[in-house]
Amino acid sequence: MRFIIKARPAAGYMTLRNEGDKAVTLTGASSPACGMLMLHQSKEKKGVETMRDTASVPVPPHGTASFAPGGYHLMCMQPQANMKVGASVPVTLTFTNGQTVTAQFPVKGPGGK
Ligand SMILES: [Cu+2]
Repeated sequence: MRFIIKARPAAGYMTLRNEGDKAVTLTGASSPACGMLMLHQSKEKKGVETMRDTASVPVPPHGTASFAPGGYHLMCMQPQANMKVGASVPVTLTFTNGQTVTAQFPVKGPGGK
C-alpha cells in the first residue's frame, strides 16, 4: 500500500496468482483501513496517465494478474488512522466464485520505503 497523506487516496499493489484450473475474477476489495477500496486501472493516453474504475480483474488458470504502477491497482479512498507507514493493513479480496482472501499489506511511504 503506498500512502502519501491522509487527504489523498493510497494505492495498493500486489500480484494475484491462480493455481487452479479455472479462471477466477477479482470483483471487489475492502479494508478496515480504507473508507472505500476500489479497483482501478491506469492507462496512458498521449503521455498522460489517467485512471478509471474497473469492475473486475481476470486471473487466468495457472497464471497471474499483477497490480503495479501504470496498471491495475487498489485505490484506498479515505485512508483511516490505522494506515501508517511501517504498519500492515488487512485487505479482503472477493472473487466471482464466492471465495474471499484476506492478506496483510505493508504500508510504505511515497518513495516505496
Ligand atoms: Cu486509482
